[in-house]
Formats: sequence, C-alpha cells, structure tokens
Amino acid sequence: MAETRYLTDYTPWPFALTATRLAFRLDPAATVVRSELHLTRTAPGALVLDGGAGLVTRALAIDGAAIDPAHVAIAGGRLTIDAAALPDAPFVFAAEVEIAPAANTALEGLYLSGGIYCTQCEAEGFRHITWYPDRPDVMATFRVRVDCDLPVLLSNGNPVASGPGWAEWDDPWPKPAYLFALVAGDLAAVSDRFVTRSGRDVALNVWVRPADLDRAGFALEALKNSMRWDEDVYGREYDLDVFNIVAVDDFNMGAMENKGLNIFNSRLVLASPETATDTDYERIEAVIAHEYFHNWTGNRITCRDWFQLCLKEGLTVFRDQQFTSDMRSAAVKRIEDVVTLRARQFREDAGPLAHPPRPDHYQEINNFYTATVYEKGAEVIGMLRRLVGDDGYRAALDLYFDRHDGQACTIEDWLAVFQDATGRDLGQFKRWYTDAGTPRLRLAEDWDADAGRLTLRFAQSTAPTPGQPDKPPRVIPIAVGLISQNGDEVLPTQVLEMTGAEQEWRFDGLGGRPVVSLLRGFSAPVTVERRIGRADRALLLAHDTDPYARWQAGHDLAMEALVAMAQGGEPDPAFSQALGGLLHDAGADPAFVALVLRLPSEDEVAAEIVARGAVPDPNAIHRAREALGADIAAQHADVLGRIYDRMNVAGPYAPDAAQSGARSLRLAALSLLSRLDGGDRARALWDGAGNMTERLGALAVLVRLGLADAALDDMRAQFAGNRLVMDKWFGVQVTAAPPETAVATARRLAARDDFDWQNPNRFRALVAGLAANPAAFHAADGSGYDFVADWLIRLDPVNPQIAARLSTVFETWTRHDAARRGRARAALSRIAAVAGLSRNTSEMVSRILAAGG
Ligand code: B3K
Ligand code: ZN
Repeated sequence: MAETRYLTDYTPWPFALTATRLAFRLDPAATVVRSELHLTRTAPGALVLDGGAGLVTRALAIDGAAIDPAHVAIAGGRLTIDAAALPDAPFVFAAEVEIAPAANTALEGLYLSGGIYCTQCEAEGFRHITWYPDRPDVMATFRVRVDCDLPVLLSNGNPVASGPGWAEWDDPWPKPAYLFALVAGDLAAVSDRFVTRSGRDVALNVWVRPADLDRAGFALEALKNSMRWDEDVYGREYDLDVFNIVAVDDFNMGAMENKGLNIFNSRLVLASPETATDTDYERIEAVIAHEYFHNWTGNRITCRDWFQLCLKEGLTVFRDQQFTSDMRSAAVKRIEDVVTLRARQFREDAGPLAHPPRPDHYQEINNFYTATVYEKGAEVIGMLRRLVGDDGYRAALDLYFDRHDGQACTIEDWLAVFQDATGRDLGQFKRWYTDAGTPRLRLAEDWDADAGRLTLRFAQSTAPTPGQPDKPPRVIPIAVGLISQNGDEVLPTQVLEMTGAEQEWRFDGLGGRPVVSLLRGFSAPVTVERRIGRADRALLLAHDTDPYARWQAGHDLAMEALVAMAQGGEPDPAFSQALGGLLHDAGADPAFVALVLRLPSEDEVAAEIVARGAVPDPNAIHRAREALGADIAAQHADVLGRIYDRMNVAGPYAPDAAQSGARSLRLAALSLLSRLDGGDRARALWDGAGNMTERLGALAVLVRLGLADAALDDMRAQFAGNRLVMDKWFGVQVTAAPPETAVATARRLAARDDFDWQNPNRFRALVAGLAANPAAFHAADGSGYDFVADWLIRLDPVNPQIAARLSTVFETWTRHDAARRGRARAALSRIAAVAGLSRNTSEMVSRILAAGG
C-alpha cells in the first residue's frame, strides 16, 4: 500500500539551498550527472534527499571529502546523511550519479525523444536525475554545464559560455527543481526578438527538428503576443535574455513551463493549414500563452507544496482564458470554456474522483493535475474577480506580485492579498478551495402581476463527495438579467451574492412578467434547476443580451429534446423550431450559431439523465442524438444548404476568429446535411478543401456514414510521415465511428505496425479516442471496457502517468445498468490485480472501484 501524504503534515526543509551546480555528460545508456548543492542548516535534523530507483550512485561528498558510508542510508527513494556527518557552517554536498535516458519510457526525468535529450521534472521528476530536495519550496539558483556532441545544448536561464561539444547556462532566478530543464539535440529554430517595455532585449527561439521548421512560425507569433499581453494587462515583464521553446514528440502532457526553456508536446507547437485544424491553432496559441504566463504565476511565485497546485494552475488557466478572449471572441471563448468545464470537471466532481481544487491528501501527485485543479481553479478566480470587481482584482494581483515575488506560497497567501487589497472577508469563499462537488442551484420564481413584482427564491445544495459528507453553503455570485416578453432587456446584469442555503431577491416595478436570464456569463460553476417553459427558453435564445445565457437557452432546449428521446419519446420540435430564427439571421455570429448547433454530447446527456434519477442507456442516447440531427436537417435543409455555401471562406487561410467561426458553422451544416445528401458534400469537401480543418470535418462525417475507406487511404498515403496527422487518422476512425463497429476498428488499428503505443499522443488517439465514443466504450458486451483495460495493463509498466490518466475514462462506470456495471467492475478489477501495478494507476483504480461499494 502506497504512502498517503497529507496537507497538514507540511514542515519546512531544515536547510537553505542557496545555489545548485550541475554538470551532465550525456550518453543514452550512461549519462553522468555531477551535482553540487550549497547548503546552510536552518533547523536540526539529518540531510534527506529524494532519488528514484534508477540512480546509480557513484560518489557522495561533503566539502570535497567522501562521506563515511556509516553515516549514509539509501532506502525507499531517500538518501539520508546523519546530522553527525554535517558541518554547522555552510557546506557543499556533492554527488555523482549515472542514469540511462534511453531506457526511460516513463518520460519523467531525463529521457530521449526521437534522438533529442529532454527533461520533464514537474512534479517529482528531478529525483530521477540526481539526489535532491525535490520539493517546490526549496528554491535555488542553477548553473548547468552540458557536455554532448549534439549541436544544440540548452538549459534554463541565460547562456554564459560554450565551445565545441559543451555549453554552460546560468539561471539567476531561484527556482525549485521541478522547473529545471535540459535539452540536447539536432534542432533548428525560428527566431525573433522581443523588447520588453523597460528595454530588455530578449532573444526568442522555437526549436524543432529541421524538417519541421516551416510549421513553427505560428507558435513564435503566439509567444510575442503573450509577452505583450502580460505587460499590458498584468504589468508583468519577462526577466531573462533568452526565451526558448522546444518541441518534442514524446511528452506526457501538453507542455511545461521550465524557467526560460519551455518544453512542448510537438502537437502544441507545429501547425500549418494543411496539417492542423483551427482548434489546434487556437490551442497552440493558448498553451504557448499559458506556459509563458507561468513565468510569473508559477515560477517567480511558486507553490509551497503540491497541495497548492491550483495556486499556479488555476490562476494561469484564468490568465490564458483572458488572453484568448482578448485575442479572439470573448463570447465564444466563454461558451467553449463552459462546455469543457462541464464535460470534464463536472463529470469528475460527480464521480469517485471528486476532490477539491486544493486537495488535502494524495498518494501520487501526478494524479491531481485534473480538471478540478485547473479548470475549476480558474472558475474560482473568475468568481473572486466578479465579487471584488475589476479594480479590486487588479489591486489584489499587484499586491500578490509585490508581496510574494520569489516565494513559495499557499492558497491562504492568495486569499489574504484579496482580503488586504479589498477589505473583503473571504472566510466563506474559501470553501470553493477546500470543498469538492458541484453545487446545485435551484430557482423558484414567483410573479405577482398586480404588484409588478418578481421574486426569485434560490436554494443551494451539494451532494456528498468521497470523504466529505457535509457541504455547508458557499458564496455563489449569481449574475441575472431580466428580459421582457417582447425581447427587451428590462434589467441589465446584476450580481446576487448568495451566501445562505436559501435566499430570495425581489424585483419591483415591472410592467409584465419578465423572463430571467440566469447565471449570466456562467457566473459560478454550479448546475441549475429551474422550471421554465419552452417559449421562455426560445425567447432567451432569440433575445438575451448575454451570449452565454443565450447559448445556454438553446442548449437547454436541445437537452430537453435529447433526454425525452433517449427515454423513448418523440423528437421535441421546440429546439428545431427555435433554431429557425437563428439560422435565418444573416447577421448572427457564425461561431455562435455553430455552438448552438453543437448538440449536447452523449456523455452530457447521460449525466443529465442521472441527475434526474434515471439510468442512462448509451445506445439510446446515441440514437437520440442521431435522430435529433436528422430532424433538424429535415426541417432546415434549405437554409443549411445556403449556410454551407455561404460559409466557404475565400482567400488565403488564416486561423483567426472570423475564419474559424465560419468554418465551424460550415462543418456543423455539413454534418447535419450529410443526413440528407448521403455524404456527397463531405466527399467533395475531402477532395477539394485546402486545409485540415475542413478535411478532418469532412472525414469525420464520412467515418460516421461508413464511407471513409478511400479518404482514409488517401490521408495515409499523403501523411504517413507526419505523426501529428497520423494521430488524427487513428483517432477519427474510433471517435466518429458508428458504435457497432468502433471496438472492432480499434482492435484492427491497434494491431498495425504504426500504432506506436509508447508514444503518448498515439496511445491517447486510439485508446482515449475509443472511450470518447460512449456507446462503443460502454458496449453492452463489455468489449469496449476490455479493450481499454488490456491496453492500460500493457502501458502501465512502461508509462504509469499516462496509464493512470487514461483510467479516468472509467470514472462514470457506476452510472449504468447492473450488467454494464458488472463488466466494468471486472475490467477494473483485472487492472487492480496486476502484480507490480504502478502507484499512479493503483491509486486511481482503487478510487474508481470504491464508488461501486
Ligand atoms: N505544469 C505543467 C504540468 C505538469 C504535469 C505533471 N504531471 C504544465 C502546465 O500546467 O502548464
Ligand atoms: Zn500550467
């Protein structure tokens, strides 16, 4: 049984580490790492350092003298040197270890990706490089020497010296080990310069394999935009002479904010119109920004311990969301973020893996890089900002940067700057950080026609989550507006601050019964229950001035239709009818219309059916969604055809908001029309489109119709050498496939030679891709569960982080009928029973299984 760590156990490290020096002699099988740690004792105790099982320790010394082995113990990933062996005065601990990057398939620490040496140290990867106090509150300056024959040798900070086969880097900003990075490879860069507003001239480089140079320019532009934006909006400047970004193909997540040397999954750097979609471009821009913004929120101010992870992640997500809103369309971005939050975080919060944005215990911290820590962490900051206002937010952030620069902080520090800058008591608000679960907000309305008075009665409740049975009320900012029956806004947005379990507000002097536009801008991450007629929803969809609330009205109508149909009802005409007005409105923003046309996902419909106390049938939900799409197409065939033709963007491709909005509407129309035209338009678009966005949209339609063989062959012939495009090739065949064929297709694809399963992107494309097709993953015969379980078992010893991450596809297993539950339990138990299962996967699977009682 793995050790559980608790927030309450925090104790400071009993030494001050002022400077770290590292020297690497790189070799695939036997890299030699020499380290020097400049230490001063600050409290009594032994010197305890962390180190992984792969370290071969060659030498240990203090102030140049070998340490008497009698004072040294190495056990359980720790090196302990007795206090008796340590000087009272400042001293230097030195170690020489050997590691094998080529054998590192877990992609944590120092490893090789396609001949490029690279590192990933967050959260606890540095201990796989050498013995070290591998905890975020121990911060030191680093000086690093790299010896290697490869032409490009990089580390954090500024370059200080180099010669043939070696380079030296110096990072003057104290940092924890998780921000360390090293890269060595045969790389080429697109480069530029950025002059900060105080005049620092910064060299910018995006390093890629030479063959990929033509796809790196967009990332560089995004970087410059991010640097400018952080100066303009947060007053934050860059603080080194160089900023390097490196793209590698084998990477466990999206990217990493190492000081001055961000390392990226190549899918978040490389883009050309022919190989990347609009969504890829938007994501690249956002993640480049996210990692750059970490330079202040994460690096200059870091976390005291890993329980505080949302201090840097929630804030940095919030900042990257603001950036995207400013660069593109704020309305569209907000709706997209709500869709993602519900799909990932609400799902997490409603199941066995629910945890607060600041958890208070864990076994494996890598299992807590979750939608709750990231996306809900960002929502909590959005609420804070709404409560204290824009000026209060700016004042609090200024104070945060002033007060805590160079420190490792906690959520308490964060809330204190808001309290101190605004005078607001945040005692109750703090529950958003410490309590798990999504509050359910119920609204009952009372309209008094004689008095012209509307009363809104709200009640909040949060269901118990693992380990947290009681959920006291939270502060919920509820933004509301009122729309009259003729569509005018009679009350502009007001924020109601709910603090009790039940609370009511009255609005007087109203001429007629208005319709409540509720939770404008999605002002709090809650689910909503209200009685509202179809006509009122249609009125909001037609007239609400708040884009989110307007979109939500359409989404609610679609959800009502789908829930009814999935439970045996007829197609509800209200949604199709309400769409008519929007589809004929030539002035509507295409991106917005596309979002309204995007029906609730099968998973979201299942969650809604569960929330209403019933058991979802994945096949019935799939059929309902297909039938509603066919119904919309039949009712609006003409206007959809005109939209499809009109949204054909002329001129050169640009991944901007206007063009990508038009393309997304065009593809939404294409998908609907394919129910009438037998795929003719999709085939023509696959053959004729010059960009990957439209080609992939067309391909998904053809896959759904079972007509994609020729297009898939064509794609493989054209892009066999492009990993990122081939990931799409693998993924679309299972995500878009009819559920009856998807599992067989997944098995066939998994047997191919180019299913390079040790590559995280490829593994995810196929295995998570299948799980993203709910009616296939939850196939009644258990074949979907077995496919995924077999592959997780195979991956776990090779790459436990990815195996554990993907085990979350099972987190909804208890939703279903007894037969499916039995098959899911059997698959999960099979994983749990594997001898030597990693701590990562074992923690996840046991939490998921615990939900079954
Ligand atoms: N901080 C990294 C994530 C590290 C994940 C470690 N398992 C990327 C980011 O959030 O910016
Ligand atoms: Zn981050």
